Amino acid sequence: MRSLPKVLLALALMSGLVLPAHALTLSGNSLFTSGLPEVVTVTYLSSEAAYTNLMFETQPNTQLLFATNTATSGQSVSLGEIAANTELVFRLDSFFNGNQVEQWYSGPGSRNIDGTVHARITFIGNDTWQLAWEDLNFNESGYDGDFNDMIVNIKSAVVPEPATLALVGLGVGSLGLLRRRSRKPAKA
Ligand SMILES: [Ca+2]
Ligand SMILES: [Ca+2]
Repeated sequence: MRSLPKVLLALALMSGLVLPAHALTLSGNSLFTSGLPEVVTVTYLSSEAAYTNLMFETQPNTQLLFATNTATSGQSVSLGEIAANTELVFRLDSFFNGNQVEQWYSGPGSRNIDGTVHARITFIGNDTWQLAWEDLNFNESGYDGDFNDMIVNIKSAVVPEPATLALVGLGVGSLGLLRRRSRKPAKA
């Protein structure tokens, strides 16, 4: 009986080893899930901005994630399970004195009215990407390009495929069978 937990641990490690090291990938300044479904969590870090900035998820789902006037550092929102090969798109709405003054999208600069990138995305390890927003228009005076107007971390975890789970189950089942077989001669 003593070796069974070790075998289970080995199987768990083996199933983990076949998963990608970090599952979200950056392509053309856009974040995509890999060839597997992933559970994605976004965590608010900080904001240094004159505007009040609201960050939304706009693809695949639409929801408000954080507002700079209410969010606290470390606060997290789950985007839930996202299908394979899906682009995650975010939007930043900027308000001043209660009036919306800007709206920016993550991904390529071509999505924005000034034609520039407003969400800078870098990999920081531990399956985590950092997204840093710039809330000012590149073509207007006062543009600072400091990309700290809202900063969040985006962490993903691959959802184990049913096939992987089935293989682990099969392995455990086979071990049980082998164990029963090996016991029989001893009893006889
Ligand atoms: Ca700033
Ligand atoms: Ca700025």
